[in-house]
Amino acid sequence: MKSVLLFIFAFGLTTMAQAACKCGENCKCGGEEKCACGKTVNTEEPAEAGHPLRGVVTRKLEDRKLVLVKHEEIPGFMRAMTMAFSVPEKDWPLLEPGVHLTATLHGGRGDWRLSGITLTDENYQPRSEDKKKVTTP
Ligand SMILES: [Cu+2]
Repeated sequence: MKSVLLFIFAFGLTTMAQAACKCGENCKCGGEEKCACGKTVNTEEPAEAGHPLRGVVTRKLEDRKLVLVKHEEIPGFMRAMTMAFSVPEKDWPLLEPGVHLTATLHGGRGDWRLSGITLTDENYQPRSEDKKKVTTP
């Protein structure tokens, strides 16, 4: 009798663990005893909308493939500051110190990313001419 109760208890815990899984459409736990979600499952661009950002490149960290951007205040989200971002591979060669840009900010502590990068002039207006031309600050 006691073992039966234990069995029911264990079964209940397993069911609860599955019900607690909140990974959404990328969840691959279907039917498995353990939830297999976790961040590694989803390597695609996050669904969150991100925050519009404008700023100027101050440095490139070649070894870590990060770009330091001094960005303006993002109202309601972040004060003006300089921080390190990972950027899409295609944008990397264009982002030299002194380059102004607008972009969308994604991520969180220790893993900040920029997408939709547009190089701009000093007034954050899109550049029409040669995008590789670097303006000196
Ligand atoms: Cu910031």
